[in-house]
Amino acid sequence: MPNTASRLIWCVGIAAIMIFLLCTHVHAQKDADKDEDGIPDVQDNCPYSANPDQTDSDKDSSGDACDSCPYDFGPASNYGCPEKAQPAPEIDSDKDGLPDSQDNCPYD
Ligand SMILES: [Ca+2]
Ligand SMILES: [Ca+2]
Ligand SMILES: [Ca+2]
Repeated sequence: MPNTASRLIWCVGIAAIMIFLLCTHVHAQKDADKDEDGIPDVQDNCPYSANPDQTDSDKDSSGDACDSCPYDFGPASNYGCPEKAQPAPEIDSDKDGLPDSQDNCPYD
């Protein structure tokens, strides 16, 4: 049965290995460059499309290389394209199912 000193040494060794693995993993993530264009993922405006010049013509933070609408400002969640406004619902004053614009008697 191991004595207390050898258990302590074993635990310190395991802790040192865990800290080393954690630090190298964090360091590797920081330096990751998935598209290998020389721009680290954390700074790359297209981390999955090589674009070393980082051109972003519409300044929406999505590089032209991965922006579906490179000249129209739009959020990354919509692939860099503007989100379309929903059309206003048509008014049906008499609630007969025909919008006022198509109803000959919109109030009856
Ligand atoms: Ca990159
Ligand atoms: Ca863009
Ligand atoms: Ca865009």
